[in-house]
Amino acid sequence: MRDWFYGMTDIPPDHPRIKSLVVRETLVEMFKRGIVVPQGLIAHGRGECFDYLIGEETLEEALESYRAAAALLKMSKNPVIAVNGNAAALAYRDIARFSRRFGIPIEVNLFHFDWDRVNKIVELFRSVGVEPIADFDVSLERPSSMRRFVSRRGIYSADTIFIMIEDGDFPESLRGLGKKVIAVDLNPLSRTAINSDITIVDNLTRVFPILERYMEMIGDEEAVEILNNYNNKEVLKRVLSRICVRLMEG
Ligand code: PTJ
Repeated sequence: MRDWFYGMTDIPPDHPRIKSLVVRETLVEMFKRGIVVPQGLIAHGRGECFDYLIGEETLEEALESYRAAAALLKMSKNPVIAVNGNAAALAYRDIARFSRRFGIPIEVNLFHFDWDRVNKIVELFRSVGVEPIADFDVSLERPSSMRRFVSRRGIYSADTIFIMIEDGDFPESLRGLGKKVIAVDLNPLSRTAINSDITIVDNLTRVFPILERYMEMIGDEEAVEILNNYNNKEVLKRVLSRICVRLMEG
């Protein structure tokens, strides 16, 4: 159990579902603090369901995606990590650490846009020593949602965008602008999963420490080869097969 979850819950520590319950408590707490929208709690429930189906652990297939994601981040000239309310709530410390370590900026990008929430998310990252971008000075043609408001010095000029727990319109529009998209999404059938260049089917709570290890391991030459051999559609298919087997076997 990650230490920062402690103290936020009165769930008995020997509860068999402690990890999942404490993550829920974290989201509820972040909802009360105005970081997560109520819709984010529903989105989390969908994620939990898929996490259950993959056995609540990082799959071999996901490791392939982590490797490719690290390779792409290494090869990108100006990648950006986009964060929404759920991403901030579940992983702000990990994201901040990753951002500092590899010099990849963080940009706030919200579906349910609201300045008060933007400020709270910015403050959350400041509390762990990172200043996220939150200019919203460019409006993209697509998507039609408020996500279209991005920052000129961030997502707008980035070549690779790392997104987490997103709706499907955003990756489609970013790829339409010639950008590469890496997504974290537990649902291998979602439009986000299908429309991204690299989809990590894993729980965001597990993502950044693993990605960090791959960033350490991969060299620049190897990165090109990894990307040439990576096929996102094929990886998603294999994740689905694994879920099917799990369902059949009970
Ligand atoms: O903070 P905002 O305003 O930007 O809004 C954020 C939400 C989450 C409400 C918004 O992005 C949204 O509505 O997302 P969706 O369309 O519900 O998609 C969320 C996707 O993330 C679904 O496919 C879920 O299965 C997946 N998901 C949920 N929790 C996790 C997750 N994937 C990885 N890790 C999780 N913990």
